[in-house]
Amino acid sequence: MIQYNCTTLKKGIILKKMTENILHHFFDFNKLINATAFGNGHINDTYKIELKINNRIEIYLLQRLNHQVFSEPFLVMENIQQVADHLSKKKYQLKILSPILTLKKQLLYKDSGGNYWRVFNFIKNTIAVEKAETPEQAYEAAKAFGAFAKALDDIDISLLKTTIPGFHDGEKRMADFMLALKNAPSKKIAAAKKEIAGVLQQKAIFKHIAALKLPLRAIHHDTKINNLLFDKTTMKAAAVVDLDTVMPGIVLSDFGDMVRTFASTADEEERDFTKVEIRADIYGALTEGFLSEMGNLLTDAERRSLHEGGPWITLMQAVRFLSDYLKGDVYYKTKYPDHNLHRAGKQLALLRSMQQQTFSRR
Ligand code: GN1
Ligand code: MG
Repeated sequence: MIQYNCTTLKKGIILKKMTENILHHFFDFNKLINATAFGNGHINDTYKIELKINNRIEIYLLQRLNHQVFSEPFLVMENIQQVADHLSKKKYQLKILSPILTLKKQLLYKDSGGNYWRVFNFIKNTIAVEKAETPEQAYEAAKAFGAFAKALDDIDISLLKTTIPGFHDGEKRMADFMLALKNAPSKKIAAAKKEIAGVLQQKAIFKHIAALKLPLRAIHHDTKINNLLFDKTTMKAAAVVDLDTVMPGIVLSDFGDMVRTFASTADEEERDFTKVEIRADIYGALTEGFLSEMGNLLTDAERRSLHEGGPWITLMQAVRFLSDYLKGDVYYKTKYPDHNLHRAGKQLALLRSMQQQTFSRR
């Protein structure tokens, strides 16, 4: 009998076997050369795949779409396809992430275990970063997210389906949090006392943003800096990726998530909160980069409220991490028991730093 101890080699063999079976539903290939886990996503499982097809080596991205989070996987894929089709008809300079269909011309393959799989073109010679290193990098990435939003400005948004209802609805997130708090074990409530108080103190932000009633647009909804690929050689923006949450929303979602992830001195996983601060130079550069593309397309109300996006999204992310901690880590992948609590604490520290600064309100 074969004994499976989890050496890297054995894990690699199991991964190869598993992905090989799936890939036969997408390609007629001679050989699977390599399959490796890829990226830092909290939700889906991603693999980089090297295949030999007709004696040529081709590289793809294979993903298992988390259908607990995305309960309508085909709608997610139809949104991505709509976006790819629209971008390909525009003067859009960046590379486009496009779904590769199964041999039966489907956007997803469902395996016998009920898992949904998809394949994308692999965008070569690129890297992702976890926080902006320089204002130039922040400008470049924000300009790219701006170019993406600009190219989608004229898409008929009724073509885009709301795949996660209330995804960036702060008041709904707050109601979910109150329910999680009601049902949480007392030990967890005690451990999260400071973070719970922090969220409750700030909740008026959600009501305020909802009252602005900003117009709906095609919104990416996950403009973390690591969802922008840079060309490895030139460090110019190469592609906007992770289009799972492209759906109707408000511009503060995309601007706010850039502020949250570009302008912080520390990445999302930082545990030393004294290191967490918002950086004025990065904030300025990202605002300039985004507005260089979107400036003329925003309404007055959108422009006036733009600087409220950072605090709003950062608080929402704190609420989401903290709710997940209270519920027993059912949503985000975690690496240790208090991971979601620490993530929430980091977001609250960042929010406080945003509220202490004045540069974004000038
Ligand atoms: C999730 O899987 P990933 O890392 O792309 C989440 C985002 C959060 C983000 C926090 C569908 O994205 O909304 O902002 O984690 N995506 C979903 O890092 O919930
Ligand atoms: Mg994502």
